[in-house]
Amino acid sequence: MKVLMFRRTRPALLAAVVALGMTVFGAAGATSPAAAASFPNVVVPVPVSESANGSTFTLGSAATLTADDGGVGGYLAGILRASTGYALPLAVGATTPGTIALSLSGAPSTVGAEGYQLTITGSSVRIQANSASGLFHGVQTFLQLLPAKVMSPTAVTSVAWKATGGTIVDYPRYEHRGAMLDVARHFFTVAQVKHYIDELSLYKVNYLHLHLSDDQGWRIAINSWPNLAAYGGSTEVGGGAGGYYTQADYAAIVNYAASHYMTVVPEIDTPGHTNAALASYASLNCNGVAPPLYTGTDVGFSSLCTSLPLTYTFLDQVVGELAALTPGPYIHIGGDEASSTTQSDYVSFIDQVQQIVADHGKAVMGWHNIAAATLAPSTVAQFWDTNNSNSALAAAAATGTKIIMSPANHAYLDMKYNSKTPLGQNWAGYVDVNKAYGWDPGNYLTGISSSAIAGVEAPLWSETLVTSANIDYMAFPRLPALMELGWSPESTHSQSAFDARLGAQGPRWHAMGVNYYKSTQVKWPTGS
Ligand code: TNX
Repeated sequence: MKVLMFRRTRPALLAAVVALGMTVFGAAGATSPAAAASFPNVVVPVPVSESANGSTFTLGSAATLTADDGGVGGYLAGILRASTGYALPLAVGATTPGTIALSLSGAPSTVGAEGYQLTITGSSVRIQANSASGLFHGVQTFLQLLPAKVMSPTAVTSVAWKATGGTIVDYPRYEHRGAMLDVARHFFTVAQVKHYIDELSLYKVNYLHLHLSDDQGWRIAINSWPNLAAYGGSTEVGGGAGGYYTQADYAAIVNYAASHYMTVVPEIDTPGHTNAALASYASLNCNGVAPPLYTGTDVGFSSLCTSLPLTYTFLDQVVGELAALTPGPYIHIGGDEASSTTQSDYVSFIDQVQQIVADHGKAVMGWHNIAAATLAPSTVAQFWDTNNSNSALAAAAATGTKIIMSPANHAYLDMKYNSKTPLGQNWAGYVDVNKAYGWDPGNYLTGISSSAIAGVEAPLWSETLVTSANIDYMAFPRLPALMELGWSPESTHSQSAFDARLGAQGPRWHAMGVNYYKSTQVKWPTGS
């Protein structure tokens, strides 16, 4: 290999290493040991800047931890203690830094609210940030520089816990990096949602969007309308038992997400996707008759009765309870596929629901169809279509509406990878890893300036998904691809380099028991 590299001219050599998905250390290292130092191409999302210093840090049994934030310190200690078996005593707020020190001072101002600086020498690790979330993201990067087995939930003795030395300065391209889980088509328990939060946090996701209601189920207890959960939550796609979150369950999810620096965005889909609500209360129907519960997978057949005053009382009470339980700034009102509502009724409905959400002190998020209405300045539209132009959305963006990008043919985690994928759907085509990664959120929608894009979200619809293993299979490896688009600068975008660094995640998922899809487009390390 080295002989081959020596014979190439430098540009050809660089092209070769890029094609091999390596960073340039292979090139320089062949001639000069001093310049050989480089970070391995293993961190997803790839950091803004990395410079190696030639040293190697080894985590030993006598190592200590200090942290200015006890939550993040405890999180790191938990992972490291489990896999290394070391004691790793943690001192919170200590003045003398430990072997590994997480500090809320000394970060360069460029890292902003969520970024961090990670400095690794032969004997120490320093993560500096302006906030606990920055420390948390720095911890994720540090973990990815340690051997994959660091993610093992049980002690592994055969590994030397080494990490390449150097400095990483890193911060996100977009403020909004979301993942959505549809708990309506199939219900997922609090434990399953927490498990997904654990996985998402490894890739610097900072918003968890929960699709809490749809035709097949209503999943959150609303005290003023108890039948919604009790009856509307009693089934799911395929006719299973369904389920719902009590308000205490929902609070537990919100708190767990917060401890992973993720803000929950609850969605009550309206005016369509509402059969479960309509089935729970006859009085919500224009004809006063409750339809039966629905366990199929059709979309677009249900609508709240937009001309009925009770509809808005209902939404005011639902949004009021949900807003009180939700510390985050957004309530998602859905707004997609309202094909049983006329356009003028739809527009007047969205206008009224925006006001209801505002009355409860929250901003609206909605699927991009809501751009047909006049959007409030704080309303955020989520683009989900398979085309790349939408005139109503472009008009809204021109007047200041921010957009979250979830184009179904790139970002929908429920699309099949290919015709052989046993789970998922294919209405937006097949989405393998290169398709998930191969687009630029900032330059995708015709006539919409990159400054209108607030971030990306990877939705996971659950018509075909029943277990956490099913969730894993669809989310991994595509979720990290989408989060790299949301976090890393556009200038780092390289399909081949990405496919290699994504491959480095495989052994980590293996160590964690994540049931990932072994896409042939990814360069998995041999033996993983
Ligand atoms: C479209 S796109 C939907 C969902 C389905 C999904 C399945 C959008 C906002 N709505 O109701 O679950 O396709 O892929």
